[in-house]
Amino acid sequence: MPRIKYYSIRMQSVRTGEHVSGAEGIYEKDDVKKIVQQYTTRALTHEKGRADEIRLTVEELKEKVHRISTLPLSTINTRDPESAKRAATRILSSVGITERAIEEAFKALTVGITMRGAILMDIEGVRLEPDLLRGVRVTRMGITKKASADLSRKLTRHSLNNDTVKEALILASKVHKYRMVLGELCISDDPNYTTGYIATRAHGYIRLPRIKKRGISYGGRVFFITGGEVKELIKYLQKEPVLINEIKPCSGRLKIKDILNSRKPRVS
Ligand code: PML
Repeated sequence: MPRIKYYSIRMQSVRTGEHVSGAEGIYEKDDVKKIVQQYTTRALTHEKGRADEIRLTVEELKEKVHRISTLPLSTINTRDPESAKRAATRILSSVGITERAIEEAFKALTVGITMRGAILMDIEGVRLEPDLLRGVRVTRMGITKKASADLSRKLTRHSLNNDTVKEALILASKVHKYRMVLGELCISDDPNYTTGYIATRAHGYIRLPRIKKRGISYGGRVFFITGGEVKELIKYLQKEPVLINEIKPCSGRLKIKDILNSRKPRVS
């Protein structure tokens, strides 16, 4: 049987020279036309503003596409930015990330600048990404139709079936497949979206409501990394195609102590 051809489709919508929104996925050839249309519609109707420029990349993937599962998903009912930061600190420090690094990460994401890509930080809080202004973008990830339907079903039970949650979970699942990544902190740069998340392989993808106040239009991602070659990690994040084909459990609200007790923290 001939090997299925996959295409990476990426969209960036821009208004008056500023990034508004983006989307991306990995698709089979027969779906390319439909997805290009969907992404274009999304750029023209986005609630953050209609694009006056749409950058679309459609690229046949020559590399092998790796199939992976999602991280399990849960939510802690954090009440405000302070309690979200406390929860993030307890969980991220349980896998060996220092409080200093977590403090630096919060500082970097709340200083008022949004980078297009993620910050790479070692577990002592030292920045490692080669371009401190742009960061490192994670690209070439997607989800199979079957897994997407399963994820929608699981998220619907918690009223979370939307593109924002799905895309963030897909991205985090790709990132955490790489052993050098110990943890992640994400705060959305959408002024109307106040839920962020942290992720570790040991605890999964943990949503933190009210991590920021409404109206704040900056945020971003920090990946905490340990050991290994940063160059190789960047190559993986930017180039290696990864397709989600299995969905791990999506729970509702959990208590922080249940999250800390239920999965074995991994310190490496
Ligand atoms: C973003 O893309 O703006 C970040 C989204 C964070 C999603 C958090 C969630 O609701 O799970």
